[in-house]
This record gives sequence, C-alpha cells and structure tokens, in this order.
Amino acid sequence: MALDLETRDQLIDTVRRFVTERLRPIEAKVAEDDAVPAEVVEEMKGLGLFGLSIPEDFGGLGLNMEEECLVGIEVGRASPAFRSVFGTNVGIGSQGLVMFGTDAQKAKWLPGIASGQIITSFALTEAEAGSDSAAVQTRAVRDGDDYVLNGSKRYITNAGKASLFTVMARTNPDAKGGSGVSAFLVPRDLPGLSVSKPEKKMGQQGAHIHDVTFDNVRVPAWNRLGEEGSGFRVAMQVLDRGRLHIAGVCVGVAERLLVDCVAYASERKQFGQPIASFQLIQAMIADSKTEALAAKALVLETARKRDAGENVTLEAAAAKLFASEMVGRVADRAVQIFGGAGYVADYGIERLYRDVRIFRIYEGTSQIQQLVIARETIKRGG
Ligand code: COS
Repeated sequence: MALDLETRDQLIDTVRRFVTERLRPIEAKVAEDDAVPAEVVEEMKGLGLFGLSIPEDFGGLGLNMEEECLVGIEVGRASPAFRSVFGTNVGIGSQGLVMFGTDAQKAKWLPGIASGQIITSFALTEAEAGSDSAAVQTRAVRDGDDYVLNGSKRYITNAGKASLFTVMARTNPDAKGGSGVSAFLVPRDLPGLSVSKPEKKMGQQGAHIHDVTFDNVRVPAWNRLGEEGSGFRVAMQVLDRGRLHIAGVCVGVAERLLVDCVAYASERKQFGQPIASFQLIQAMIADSKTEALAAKALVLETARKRDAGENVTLEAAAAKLFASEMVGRVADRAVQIFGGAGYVADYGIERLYRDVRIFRIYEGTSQIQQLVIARETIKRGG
C-alpha cells in the first residue's frame, strides 16, 4: 500500500538530509579508502534503508515501486557506492524471496534483511553466462533432501559481506536454456562456499564485487526458491524490478551533476563573465536537463504502472536503457563544462564520470535492454 503523501515527503526529506549532510561530505574519502565507514552503514540501517522494499509484516518499510524509485533518486545524489551498500538488500538480493518465497522462507530471512543484519547477494552471472544468463553452468544435483551445488559465479555485488545468496543453478542439464535452471537461497556459512577477494574496478570504489565458488555445497531442498526449473523466470522478474531501481538512481546522479554544473558555471569566469552566460554552455545544460526530466518521467510512470499490477518488462528495460545512457551523456557534458577541473580529481566530476559507466552494463547491458524492448514491442504488435 502506498504511503500517504505527508509520510512520503517526510521520508524523502529525511533521506535527502542524510545524503547531503552525511554522505556527500565523505564521498572522496570513501573512494580513496575503497570502503564505506561502518558507522555510516549503521546509520543507514537506522534509517531503514536496507528494508525499503521489504514488506512491513517482515520489518521493512514496505515501499511501493514509485516510492522506492523516489528514494533511489535521492540516494543517487551521492556517490553510487553508498547505494550499493544496501542496494542488493532492497533489490536483486531480496526480491526473489519477496516475490517467490514460501511464508516460512520469508519469516526466516526477511526480518534480518530488512534490518540489515543479513546482507544479500544475487548470484546469476558466470564466466560463460553474462548477457546469456540462461547458459548458467553451476550445477545443483538432487541428493536425498538436499541439492549439491558445484560451480562458480562472477562479479557478485556485496558477496564479501553477504550472508545469504540467491543462486541460479542448473538442475536439469538436458533441458534447453533457462528451463533447466532453479533458484536457491544459499546461506554463506554452508561448507564449500567460498568468496574471492574483491575485483579492482574502474569506479564506484567502496562498492565491491567478488567471485563466489560452490564446491559440493549441500543446500537443503527446503531452500529452493519456487518450483524446480523456474529459476530463470525468477531471475528475469527480479531483474525487471532491479532495472527500474537502477534507472531511478541514474536520474538522481544526473540531477546532482546538473546542480554541480550550474554552480560551477555560475562561478567560473572566462572572457570577463560567468561561463553560464555563454550559449554553448547553456546548450549542454539544456540538453542534460531535458534528458534528466525525460528519464525521470519514464521511471516514475513505469513504477506507477508496476504498482498498478501491469507487466513492465518492456518499460523497465526502456527506463534502464534510457536513464543509464542519459547519465553517461550528462556526466560527459559535466566534464566538458568543468573543463580541466572536470578532469582532475579534486572536484569529483571525473569520479562520477567513471562511477556511472557501470550503469550501462550491470543488470543487463544496453544491448540486452534493446533486445528485450524490441522483442516485447513486436510481441505487443507495436
Ligand atoms: N519475466 C517473466 N518471464 C520471463 C522474462 C521476464 N522478464 N523474461 C523471460 N522470461 C521467460 C520467457 O517467457 C521464457 O519462458 P518460456 O520458456 O516459458 O517461454 C523464458 O523465460 C526464457 O526466456 P527467453 O527465451 O527470452 O530467454 P533468452 O535466453 O532468449 O534470454 C535475455 C533473454 C537475453 C533477455 C536474458 O538472458 C537477459 O536478460 N540477459 C541479461 C541478464 C542480465 O541482466 N544480467 C545481469 C546480471 S545480474 S546484475
């Protein structure tokens, strides 16, 4: 159920203040240390950020998709690494359980996920199954009351801290593509599960991705999420939702970059006047503003449709495609407007330029979104 407007505004206001007062001032240090301070993570827990999308019955805030996107936009105004801290709990790490879990599975894990005591990860991607996610080779073989998992997952966000993984593994090697895949809730402490050191990456320092390996990991059949063979569809529906969330975050980053650009262009003087008075600078600001507005409208409209129970596979893919490409262009223009200052580290613009690059890749590349949009459009007849 939706929040009343006053409560919603209060929530947005609280998140905005937290972002402005607590997160923005430490962005550069987080990037330098490649770590979000533990006390800030605790404050995020106190604000309920880990449980934004978890139903109230299980201790979360129970936000609908529109509300979650509005919060995502606010959080996007600080370094995207901060969102990553609780992003898997709100999105891809928890939503398989929320949408397809049994009552007993939900009761066991959701309260801990909502409070942030349990960190979750979504383990779909493998070395040979990136865009072609139906090609997962991690095996789950039924053995009595258990499944035995063997295989390896790649680039798994928050795996280093996760205590619960949603793992997509092949239960039927003879079935073609996704239909042979099942989803499992796999606790970190099961023997045979190991997590690699974090990868060094281009941006979003403070957010971490790891390989996860399963070496004869015995998972109780009770932990299977949904029917055997339904794991690919579980993953796709989790991603439909996740893509929309990411699109919201992209809008937040773009809005923040616009504020930074306007402030800098109003201050910086060349040829005797603030560069904001030059029409070629104004053209860049106008293009960025227009695209950010368009992305925001698409994100919020898609979220409202999803909240109304509509299938938004197409619209969520379109929102992710447009918003992630948009924020790439906005960040590029920001570097241009800042000039040399945009290229050096002190102003933080080059950091955001690097940070936003991953939005066009994770939770489905832009090319995968195009594919989904085209297929759905053709299916719908236009
Ligand atoms: N919701 C519900 N069901 C879905 C679905 C969705 N969004 N997308 C696909 N399915 C179902 C299909 O209906 C189909 O069901 P049937 O077998 O009953 O007909 C089944 O899943 C297989 O779908 P499809 O034929 O479209 O699978 P493909 O192998 O062609 O792959 C793409 C589809 C490429 C779209 C998918 O693999 C994908 O999204 N890849 C990117 C993965 C990704 O985002 N990775 C990021 C890692 S997580 S950070």
